[in-house]
Amino acid sequence: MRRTARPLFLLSLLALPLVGAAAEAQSIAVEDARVRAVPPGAATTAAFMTLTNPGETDRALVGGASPLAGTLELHNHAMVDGVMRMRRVEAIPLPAGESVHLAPGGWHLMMFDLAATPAEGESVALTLTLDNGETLNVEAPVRRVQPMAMPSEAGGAHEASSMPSAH
Ligand SMILES: [Cu+2]
Repeated sequence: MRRTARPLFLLSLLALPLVGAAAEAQSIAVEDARVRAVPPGAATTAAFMTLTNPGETDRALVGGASPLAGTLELHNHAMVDGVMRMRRVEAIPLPAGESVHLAPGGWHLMMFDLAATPAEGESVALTLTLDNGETLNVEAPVRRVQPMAMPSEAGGAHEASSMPSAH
């Protein structure tokens, strides 16, 4: 009687390592990304992060998208007639060699028409577009984010009453 068993070549083919899938280097580093937790049913939220441009070429963030949001806009705050208002901007500059903080009261990514309520413990996928066409994929955890602090340059009274005296 002859044995007809043959080696399982298929298995060794399936075990071939996947090569050539090296990650592309991103020109902008993203740190401390977070999406503001909001009450159930809220229609909007905002995303914040620190963007660092380690290169020698000025870049800019020019757009973004997320499966969570029907619309994502780049926003800034500006003082208008003594009132701090947020407004849409076309781009957030990312100067060469600098870090730009997207934070409450300043630059932020505004997310409208939420598909679901972002709850603490979840994370939100964001795709950011740079002015050179490059895209950055960001996973931003949902966190409680404090509202913006009162701008201290508007007057010393608020700051003096809310900060312990250091001198
Ligand atoms: Cu906004």
